[in-house]
Amino acid sequence: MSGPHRIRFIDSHTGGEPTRLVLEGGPGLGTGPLSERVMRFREKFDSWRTAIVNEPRGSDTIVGALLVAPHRPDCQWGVIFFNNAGPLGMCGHGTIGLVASLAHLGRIAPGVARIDTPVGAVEAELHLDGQISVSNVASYRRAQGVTITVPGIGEVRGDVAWGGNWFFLVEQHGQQLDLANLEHLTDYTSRVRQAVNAQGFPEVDHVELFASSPLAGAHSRNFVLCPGKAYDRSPCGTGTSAKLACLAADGKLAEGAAWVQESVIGSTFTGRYRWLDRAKGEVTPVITGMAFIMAEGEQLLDPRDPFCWGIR
Ligand code: PYC
Repeated sequence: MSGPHRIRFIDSHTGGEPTRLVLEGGPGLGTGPLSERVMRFREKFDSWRTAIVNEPRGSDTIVGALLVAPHRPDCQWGVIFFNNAGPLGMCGHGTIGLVASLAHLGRIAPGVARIDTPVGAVEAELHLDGQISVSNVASYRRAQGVTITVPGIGEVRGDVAWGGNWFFLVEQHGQQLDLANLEHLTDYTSRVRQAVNAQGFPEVDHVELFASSPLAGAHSRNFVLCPGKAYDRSPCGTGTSAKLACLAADGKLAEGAAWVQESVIGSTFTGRYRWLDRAKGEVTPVITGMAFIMAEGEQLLDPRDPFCWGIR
């Protein structure tokens, strides 16, 4: 008997949101653009996703990050992010976790690295103090002030924007954004997402609510519903990118100015943007945060285990 299959991983968290970086032993997705490899992952290797992040080895909150060879010649690293619902386009907290994990392994030094993802190349700068800044993919608002009718709730108005994933961003919702209200927030945002998907925006898989923040220096607090119904413990790097694109389009934040986004658990990211194409409303968001290493080890996949491939 050859024994269980081994997957080498590192767990980190960024502002409370976990990232499980798969270093060795993950599925072989072949070569080619990451946009093609992620499709192969989705179609042929989905059981690997559920084995790595679903219970009993994982949980609904874990975002997996499969380290792969980059395709773009100007990138040093490649990564495919995934969670309990499927692959993600980009992941801001996950990129910060990836860089912190590579630094922990001594595979990356302070400075700038380019990282290939299924939705484009991003740049990550590891600062001397351990903070990490991610220059994300081009971000923009697709639709402003969309009013949808949500069964059991009524009319909800928000913007549809891209920040590496698709978001519906809502300012006026009347909800308390705090930990005591998580169940209700999850139910509210799930219903909003269903309605947004049914009423013209099937691509939206994250819903982001905003409120004022009690934290000194923070501009806003958010609650972000992720595709598999878990909420983001971090302020969500791609969600903050979508927010920056909306702020830029509305002329509410100057180029280069800091936007401190607090999450519902009280962690923060600092976001800034540069104009990429004013006419198209495209910005390059830069998200800064910090990740901490929590564990490193091996997952064992024993074919005799009825839940070897996760609870699906
Ligand atoms: O930080 O971009 C992010 C993210 C997406 C889903 C969970 N976190």
